[in-house]
Amino acid sequence: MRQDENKAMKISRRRMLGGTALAGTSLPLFCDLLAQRGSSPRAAAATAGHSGMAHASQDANGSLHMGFAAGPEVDHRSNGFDPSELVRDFDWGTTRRLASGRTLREWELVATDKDIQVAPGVTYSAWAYNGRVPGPTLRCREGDRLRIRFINGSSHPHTIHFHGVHPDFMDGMPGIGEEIGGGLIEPGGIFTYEFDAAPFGMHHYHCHVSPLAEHIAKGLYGAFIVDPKDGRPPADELVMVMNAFDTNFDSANEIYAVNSIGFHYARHPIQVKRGELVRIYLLNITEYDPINSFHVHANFFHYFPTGTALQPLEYTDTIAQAQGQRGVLELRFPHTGHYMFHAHKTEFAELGWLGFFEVS
Ligand SMILES: [Cu+2]
Repeated sequence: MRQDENKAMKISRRRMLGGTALAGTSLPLFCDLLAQRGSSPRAAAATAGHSGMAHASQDANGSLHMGFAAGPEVDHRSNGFDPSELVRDFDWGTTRRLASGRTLREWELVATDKDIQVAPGVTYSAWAYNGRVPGPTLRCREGDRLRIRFINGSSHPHTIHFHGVHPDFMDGMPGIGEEIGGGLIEPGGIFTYEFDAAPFGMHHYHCHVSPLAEHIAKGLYGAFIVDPKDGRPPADELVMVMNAFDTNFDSANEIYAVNSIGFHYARHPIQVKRGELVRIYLLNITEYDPINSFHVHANFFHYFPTGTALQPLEYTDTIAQAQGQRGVLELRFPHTGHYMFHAHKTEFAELGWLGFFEVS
């Protein structure tokens, strides 16, 4: 019985892959993507090889044809965010100096219900901070005083729970801090979270209302970076939030991505410069799956778990993160070309969690 249920769920997930959820696009999506990458046959061939989908052939004109028509692009404008911009978008808030000499850093976050396209033809009824998934990447410096004004413009109660060190009533937990207007923030409610930026590292924030899995999976999360007092060495900095979407509400994901849009960085590789230090702030917020991973091809990176130390713990090409785990990756590309990065859980990669660095 149990086995049958599992099997049924598996079939339903595979059916999603086969087209049910992606009506309007020809499938598999993965192959659409490859067809679109016709201008970069080397990269496309590498992708095909990696996916195990050996549909590549050449048409009479000699251009690479993957056997499926090209699918349309996600409408970034209607989404209100574009992963190609989001990947380098750090929100430092507005600042002023307090009498004590410290910096006060302020943001306003508004939760709303919002439909977003997570793959061409796939609309997901998300809940979003400031109209985007992930929410803004909040960035500050160790020791800053932080003030986040939260407005719940959604039809459901929400909170913002920050990872960091702070008093319980600033923790965004329903039932705690209700006496000062905190805790659970009802629709239409407003609450200001205020605390010190500590410790330095790569952190995150998310809603903490039950059912928690749903409130996170719907999109209420974002990266929260606390820089060390003296900063880190200059680098080309990127933020990558590993997430996924349960588009048929069966408590399993159909679309996987970094920064929400499946295959976005395969269609639009992240441009980096040969020899330049690249720093990736990586977070796994994926709900419903116990673990996610990051692997880069033809290169290695230094890994700083949670970013709370300035010495790397590991030199590797693959790391795993449970939900809520995050870290800082540093690497340089010694050669030009196209370098794939993806979840080394192959199923996730084939469902969207895959992209390229284009090194010039
Ligand atoms: Cu919520």
